[in-house]
Amino acid sequence: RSILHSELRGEDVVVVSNREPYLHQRKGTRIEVQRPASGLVTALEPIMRACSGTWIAHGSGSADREVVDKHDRIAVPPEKPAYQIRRVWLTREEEAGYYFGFSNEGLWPLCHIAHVRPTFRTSDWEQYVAVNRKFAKAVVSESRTKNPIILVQDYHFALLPKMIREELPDATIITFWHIPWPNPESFAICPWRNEVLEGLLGSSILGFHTQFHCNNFVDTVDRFIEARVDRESFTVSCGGKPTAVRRYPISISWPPEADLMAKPVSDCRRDMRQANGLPLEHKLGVGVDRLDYTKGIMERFRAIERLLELNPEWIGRYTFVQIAAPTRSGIEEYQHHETQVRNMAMRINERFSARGVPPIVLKVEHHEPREVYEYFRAADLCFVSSLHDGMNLVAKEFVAARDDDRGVLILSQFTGAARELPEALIVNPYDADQCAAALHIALTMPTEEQRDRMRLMRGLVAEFNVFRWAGRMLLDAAAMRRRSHLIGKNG
Ligand code: ADQ
Repeated sequence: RSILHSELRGEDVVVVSNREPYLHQRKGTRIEVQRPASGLVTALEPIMRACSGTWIAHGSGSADREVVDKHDRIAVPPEKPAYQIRRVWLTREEEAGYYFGFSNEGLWPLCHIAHVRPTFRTSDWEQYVAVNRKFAKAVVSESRTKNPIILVQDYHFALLPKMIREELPDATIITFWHIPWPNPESFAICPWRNEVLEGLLGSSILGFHTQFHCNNFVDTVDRFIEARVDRESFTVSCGGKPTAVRRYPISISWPPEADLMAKPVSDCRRDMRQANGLPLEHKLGVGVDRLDYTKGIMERFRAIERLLELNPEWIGRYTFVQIAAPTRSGIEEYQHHETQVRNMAMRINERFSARGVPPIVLKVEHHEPREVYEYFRAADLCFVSSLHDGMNLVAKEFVAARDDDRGVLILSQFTGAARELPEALIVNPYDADQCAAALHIALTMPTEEQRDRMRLMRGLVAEFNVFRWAGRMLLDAAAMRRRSHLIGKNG
């Protein structure tokens, strides 16, 4: 955190993301402030609190427009303002084409191997270009100097780095791609693959969670566009300035906010069981996700069903609470997925409920971080079964929440997090028998083993926290700025 303060003191820092860190929702006559369920926001919000600056995002809450000043900005967090949100307003057509269309029906399934076909439409692409241009304008107008530090977030803004570079040639543009990057054959499906690649190569630094994604990106560039690729330094030059392609595994704030850990574990255990009508000694599992087909929620339920088939002693003694935040519900594939998830939970509950106790409790609604942490602290296990996930912060949050050194993490091998947390029970979510066996192991794991595994994982998350993620990117950027300053001075 102190590196961030010293590196950023007096610098002109602008973050751009689609999602805003605070949503203002109208509830009757009141306006309520909500924190969205988003990995990106979870990671960047503490950074912005530490360095102040401006966060540019799409205004999407029902009451967002009512709370901003005439420059469309508002100071946040509400309880202790530390930085500014500048909202960019999109029309319905822009949002449909840029957000739901090209970003989430095109790039999202293209980059995740979850066997959902991407859909690419020219009209969506046109809106994507137009919205990227709109945000580029906002970035230029928000920059106070000629060489600001700009942090571009995610697949919604692949074209933005090049657009900004054209207006602010001396800017330091750090782009972070929060989702996986596929191999060149898969990426070739995108009809505008070259434009996307050239757009990203306007960045000074392009970051991914894993080296594997960096390799895939560099291979894709090498295959499809005219660029100089240096595999030793992992830099790519496409006409203008070189782009350094680097691995920066994202993480969470450490220690977790005191407020999230305020309730003692024993009270969380009691309250969360009571809230779901379960006896105190009942075993509790938890899953926390956006209701997204990449998160493997159906595979998770199938594993629970298999556990109860193979180990019927758990019927009526074990319940899994799935907290599923509604997401992208304007897209048909997501509506279809929600129906399938609900039907599956119902079917398994009909089959395996005992004395009125269901094996699955499915909560499709928004939960604030505090309640999510209460579930983490109450649970005997947390099950993350993503079919493909850039990192997965839920896994790290569960570990952070367990200051009692108890609880077992079951983690999909297809998450970036699995590379950092080998002490979790690592599973292939497509293998229901293996996952059921992991559930049984978790439910019967001796407390000493839970403690040993949890301590190792907590050590890693504490050390490689989100400040280190941002700090490493910003230190690399600072070194680049010093070099180009020296080159400029010496001609
Ligand atoms: P996401 O796909 O959003 O992030 P993840 O990293 O797990 O996934 O982060 C989700 C965040 O939202 C967590 O902070 C979690 O607590 C919160 N959340 C999830 N479901 C919730 C619910 N039902 N109610 C309340 N809060 C909920 C993308 C990539 C990831 C990558 C992050 C950060 O897909 O791979 O880790 O960005 O880079």
